[in-house]
Amino acid sequence: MFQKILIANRGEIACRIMRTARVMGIGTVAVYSDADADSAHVAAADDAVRIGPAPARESYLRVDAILAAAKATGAEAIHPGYGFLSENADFADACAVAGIVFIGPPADAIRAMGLKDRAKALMEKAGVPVVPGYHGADQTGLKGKAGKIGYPVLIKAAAGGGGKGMRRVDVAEDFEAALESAQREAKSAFGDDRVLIEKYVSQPRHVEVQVFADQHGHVLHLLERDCSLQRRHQKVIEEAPAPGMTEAMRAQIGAIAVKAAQAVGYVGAGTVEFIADASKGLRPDRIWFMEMNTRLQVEHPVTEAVTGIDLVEWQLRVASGEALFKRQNDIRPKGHAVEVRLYAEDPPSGFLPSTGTLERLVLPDSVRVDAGVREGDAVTAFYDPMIAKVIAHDATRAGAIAKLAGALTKVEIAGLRTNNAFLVRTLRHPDFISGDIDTGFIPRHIEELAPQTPPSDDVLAAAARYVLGKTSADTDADPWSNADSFRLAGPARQVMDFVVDGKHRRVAIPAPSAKFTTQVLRLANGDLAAMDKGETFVLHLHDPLHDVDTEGEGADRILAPMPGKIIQVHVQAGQAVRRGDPLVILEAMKMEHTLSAPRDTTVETVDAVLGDQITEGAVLVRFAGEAP
Ligand code: MV4
Repeated sequence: MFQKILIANRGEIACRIMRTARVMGIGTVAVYSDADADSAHVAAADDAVRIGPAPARESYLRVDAILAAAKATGAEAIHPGYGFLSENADFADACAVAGIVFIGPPADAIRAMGLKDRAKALMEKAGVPVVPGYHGADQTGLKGKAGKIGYPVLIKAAAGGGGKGMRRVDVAEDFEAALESAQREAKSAFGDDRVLIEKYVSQPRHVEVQVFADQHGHVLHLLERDCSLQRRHQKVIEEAPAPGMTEAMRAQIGAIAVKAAQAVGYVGAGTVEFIADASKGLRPDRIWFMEMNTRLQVEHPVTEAVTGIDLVEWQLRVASGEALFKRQNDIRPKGHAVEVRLYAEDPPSGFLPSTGTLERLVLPDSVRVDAGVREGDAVTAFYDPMIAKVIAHDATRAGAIAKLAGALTKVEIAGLRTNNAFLVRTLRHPDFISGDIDTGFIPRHIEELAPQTPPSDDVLAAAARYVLGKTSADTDADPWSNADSFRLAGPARQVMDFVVDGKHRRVAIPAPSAKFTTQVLRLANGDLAAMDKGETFVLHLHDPLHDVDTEGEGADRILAPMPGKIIQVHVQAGQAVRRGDPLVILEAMKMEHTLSAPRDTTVETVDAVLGDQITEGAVLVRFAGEAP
C-alpha cells in the first residue's frame, strides 16, 4: 500500500479522500490555488503545495505543477477526485511517465469511453444494448438516417457531455436547422462537430451502475443508483437502489455494466450510465447503455451506504495492486440511501449562483455530511458552488427520505443563498415519495419547488425580538421597559419595519418573554438572516430614524435628497394622502429612505418610476393645488 498520496482536487471530494487515507494510515498531500490557501482541504492534509492562481486552468488543471508537487513531497500516487483532471487520459499518461500511480483507470480505457459514438459502437460490438440510432463515422445523409430511426430523434454531439450540442427534433422539416445548430455548438464547445442520432426517449430515467475492477481481471458491480432528479443536467438528488428495480433487472444491467468494463480493460471505480424509458415503469427491454464515466462520482456515498463498502478504500487497494476479495453474490443492497447536493444558488431567481461568505454554517449531525467548507469560508465564482452533500440511510426508502428532509430542516446557512428549502420541498413532494420520478420531475414541479416564499410574521417577530434584545433597555427586568409601551421619554416602539425581497413588512413587536425557534443572525452588511426550518430569509431593517425630512409642510413637491434607486412607489396620481404616509422609498448608500407626505394633501403626479436610478434633486411626487 502507498505511504503517501497526493489529491489533485479541492473541496468536499479532497476532504473525503483524505478521510479514508487517514484511516488507512496513508499520508496526504493537498494542492491548492491562491483562492484556497486557507481552505478546509488544505487544513485536512498532512502537507500542502501551492500550484497557482485561482482560475482552475492555472492551478487544478496544471499537470506540470501537480506532478512537481507529487515529486517534491514524495507522494507515490495521485487521486484526481472528480472533475478537473479525473477523466484526462493525457494526465494519466503523464503520471505513468513521471513514475507516479494514477488512482484511476488505464489511459486507454478513458480514451475508449471519451467519445460517445466510439463508446456506443464498442458497446454494441460487445453485445451491450444501446439506444437505437445512428453512431457511424459517415456524417453525410443524416436526415435520411433520422427518418429511418423515426421521429422524435435526439441529435447529440459525439464528443459531448452535459447536454451540450444536444437537439431534439420532432418532425423531418426541422432536422436540417437543428443539425446545423447542434454542429455549431459542438464545434465551439469540443472542437469536434461530429454528431450521433438517437431515438428520443420520452420519459427518461437516469440509472447508473457502479463497477469496480482490479488489475487481476476481476470485475464486480456494486448495484445501481438512480440520478433522475436533475436540473439542466446538474444532478440534485441521487439514491440507491433505484425505485422499482427488480432483482432480475438488477442482475441484467449489472452484468451489462460488467461486460462494458471488461470490453475496455477497465481498472478501478467506474460508472456505466443507462437511460431507461420510465413511461411504463422500469422494464428490462426499455433500458440502454448511454455512456461510461471513468472516475469516482459525486454520488458515490449512496452506494457506500447500501453496500457498506468504502469506495475510496477500494480505489486505493486496487491502485496499489491488491485483488478484489468480494464476490458478486456477496454484494446485496442493505436498506436505502438518498443524497442531496446542497448548492450555493437561489432557486426563486432561476437558480442563479450565489457567492459570499458562509457567515453561518450549521449542518446536520444525524446523517452523513460530506462538506468541503467551514463556517467563515467563502464560496467564490471560481469553482463549483456545491456546499455539501447530505446523505441519509435507512431500512426503507420512505425512512431515508424522511430522515434526510428532517435533517435538512436543521440546516442553518447565512451569508449566501442556498437550495436547501428547495431540497426539503422536493424530498417531501408526494410524487417523489411515491417514486414517480423521471428527468422531467423538477421542471414539471418547479412552481411548487422553488417559490418566492415570504417569511411568516413569526419569523419577522423573532427578528424584531432579536434586534431589541441587543439593546439593554429591553432586556433588563425593569417593569418600565417591558410591561407595555410606556416610556418616560415617549412611547416605545410597538412595531418594527423590514424590507424583505423589496417588499415592506411591518411586524408587531413581541413581548421580551416570547420564545421563537427561528435563529437570527446579524450579517456583516447590517442585514438580518432569519433561519427557520432549513430556510433562510434576509431581512433588511427599515429604520424610520433614517427617513428623510421632506422639506417641511409647505412643499408642493418631493425631491430626491440624494442619488439612488426607486425601490417602492406607494401612491398614484389623484390619490389623497395623510401627513406621514409613505410616498416613495429610495435606496441610497445601502440604506432605504422613506419619503413621506409632509401634510394632508392630494397627489397630482408621480414622477418616480419603480426601479429607476435617479439623481439628487429629481422630482419624485407633485402635490395638487397651492402649497399652504
Ligand atoms: C437522451 C434523452 C432522451 N433520449 N437520449 C442528457 C445528457 C446526456 N448525457 C444524455 N441526456 C439525455 N439523453 C435519448 N435518446 C434525454 C436525455 C436527458 C437526460 C438524461 C439523463 C438525465 C437527465 C436528462 C435531462 C434531459 C435530457
